[in-house]
Amino acid sequence: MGSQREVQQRQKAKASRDDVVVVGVIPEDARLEFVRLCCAEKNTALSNFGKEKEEEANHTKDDDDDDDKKKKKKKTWIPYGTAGFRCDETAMDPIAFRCGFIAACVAAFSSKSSRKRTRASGVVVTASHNHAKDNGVKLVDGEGNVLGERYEGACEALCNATTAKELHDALDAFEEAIVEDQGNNVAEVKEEEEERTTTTTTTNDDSGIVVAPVVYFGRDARESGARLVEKAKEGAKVLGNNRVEIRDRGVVTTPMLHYFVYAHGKAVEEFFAKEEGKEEDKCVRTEMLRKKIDAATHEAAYFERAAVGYLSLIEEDEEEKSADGNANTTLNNIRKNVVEGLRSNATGLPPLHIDCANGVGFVAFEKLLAVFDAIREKSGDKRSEQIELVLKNGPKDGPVNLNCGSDFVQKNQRAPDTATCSRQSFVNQRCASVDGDCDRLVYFSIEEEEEEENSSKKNFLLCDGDKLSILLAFFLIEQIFLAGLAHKISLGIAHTAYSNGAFTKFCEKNGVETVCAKTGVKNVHKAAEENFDIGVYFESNGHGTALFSKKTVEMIEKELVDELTRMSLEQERNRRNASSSKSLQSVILTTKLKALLTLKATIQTINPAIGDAISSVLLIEGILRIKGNMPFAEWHAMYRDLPTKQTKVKVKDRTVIECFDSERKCSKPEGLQKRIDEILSSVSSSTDSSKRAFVRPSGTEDIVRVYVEASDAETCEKICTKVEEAVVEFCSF
Ligand code: NG1
Ligand code: ZN
Repeated sequence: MGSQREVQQRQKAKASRDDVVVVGVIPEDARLEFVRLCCAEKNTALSNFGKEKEEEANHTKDDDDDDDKKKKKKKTWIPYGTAGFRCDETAMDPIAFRCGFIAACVAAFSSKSSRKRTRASGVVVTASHNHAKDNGVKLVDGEGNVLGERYEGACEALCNATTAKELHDALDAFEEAIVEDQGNNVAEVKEEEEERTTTTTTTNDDSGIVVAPVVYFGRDARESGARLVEKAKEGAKVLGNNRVEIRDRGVVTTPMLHYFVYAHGKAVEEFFAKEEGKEEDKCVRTEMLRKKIDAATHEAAYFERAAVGYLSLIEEDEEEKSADGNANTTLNNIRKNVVEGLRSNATGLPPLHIDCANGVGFVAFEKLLAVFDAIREKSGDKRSEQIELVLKNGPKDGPVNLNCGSDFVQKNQRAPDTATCSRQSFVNQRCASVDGDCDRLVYFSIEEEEEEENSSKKNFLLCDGDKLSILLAFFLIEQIFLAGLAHKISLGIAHTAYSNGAFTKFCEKNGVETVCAKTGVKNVHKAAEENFDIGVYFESNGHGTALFSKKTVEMIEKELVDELTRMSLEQERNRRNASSSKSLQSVILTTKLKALLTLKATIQTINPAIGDAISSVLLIEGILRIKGNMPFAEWHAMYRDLPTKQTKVKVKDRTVIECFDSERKCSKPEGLQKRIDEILSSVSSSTDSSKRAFVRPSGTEDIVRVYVEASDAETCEKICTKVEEAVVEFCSF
């Protein structure tokens, strides 16, 4: 345990650094309490750490190894992986506790915001597509995104620290990351913090309206989730009730939790931007802000946004049939008059059977369907009948992800097969599959004659993340073109090394720009954001979305307003001239307006914070309908995937592999890449230019991933076996 002396020494060292680096972001009382609790039995129980702790205690200064060696010594070192921490659930308690504290500090101190903002962060307890015995923590920043990379090192050190000194060092590094985030507003943020915790007096400007920062908590349907959320909440509470508020959203999908944090920030931003309740006194305004945040971050708001977005997307002819033709400048009437002809009647697609991975997606989709029902009952809106989802594999049907879920479907290229839902139940249906926390989506279909075990792949068709990207990107390109914005908006696709070679070729052939990023949503998201105005990204496993830059959203909204104005003037002119036939000009306006409305509906359907299987289903279902009920086979046939093979190899220490070139090549261990290149050129006599293989250490499992593609399955198999052998050979020392 960290001795009093150790703490004093640290404080002394810190004091001497104060004039150089801004430290002390985390109030000392909370910091000391956090370290004390971490060192206490229950929270240091990185349970199997006992032995390493002893080793640590026996260290002299001379023993100090570099970081890597230290990590290796601790067999139980849990890395900050591709998407946060993940391991066997029994080892997660201390990590959950520490992550709770981290999230609280992020909410309270990390924002660059001015004093007007009231910040939030999030903790999702989930192990996504992993085995039911695993669990994990994903951290959400104030914008609703995955917590920034700059925090990863400090978080990893903090969650693996076993002594008070290590904890304090990690906290120092963590504070430095916070300071970086605060930018130049450190003084302001500190002042605000003091105000929040020490004064009850009010002033005459917005600064008196302060609602405490909030940490949102959520979990997937795993049994261990409830316990771990409690642990994480304990960690957050260490910062103190007056510094953060805790909101537990229970069992939710990962993207829902991201959305709550995003919506919180948006509500606050809007409140101050519009100076809501300006004439009221501070207490009233504070209450107004509170209510606004509550409404925006309630799960009903999430489902309504997506459902209404979808309904606007599939806006059909029914409505305008009832229009009386009289010009009217209200949006609704204009819509009735302009939305015609271009879109096909949005009925006729068979139901979509969704495999929910025995996870939380099932619960969430049920809630979405209830929202559609409620809309139908309330307004008689028949469009909500046009999404027919058959939900399969809920949390009560078996262990999460076991023989089901998008990872199973995509990696094994076969339909789910569980006790309650046999493979047969998916045959001849339009199907989709999400993962355990509902942030991945793939579509698939299997045909009738597929029954025997060995022929399982024969009639199995998969539309993976690559095909989702293509469908979405082509759709958006078309709408941007129709909206007359093609020359103003750049659109491209970000993907990872796992994307099929046929996909990249297809994009190239069709003039769609692509960029390859490292595995993991945070990397692809960044690549999409940095390179394009509209960045479509999906990992092959179905993790993804389309990102619209702020500038693009504003442009679409402005064009829409301009177009509506022009349209209404045009209609007014037509009415005055009693013209019965439409002028060419009005037809062009109609096309443009429809496209702008479609783009707006698309933006609304998408979860703006992160890739979300629920909004992706709505979007894809909407697009397929707009495309005249495009059959699955037609979508699938847009290009033909090269055969691929993906396997996992267990080695002693997967971290000996280091990669570059967006993980398509490895630099360590020495010789491995050369061997892979040799294998590729030696296997198969053909001059198969599509042959490709790479290896990388998984960031979510203790394995090395091997990926191979070639023009035929047999070559794939051969290359794969040899690469696996090479991995074993080069990584076993
Ligand atoms: P790792 O285990 O690092 O390969 C996996 C997926 C990623 C991403 C993360 C997070 C593959 C090959 N890798 O990462 O794409 O989704 O999980 O969930 O599917
Ligand atoms: Zn997931």
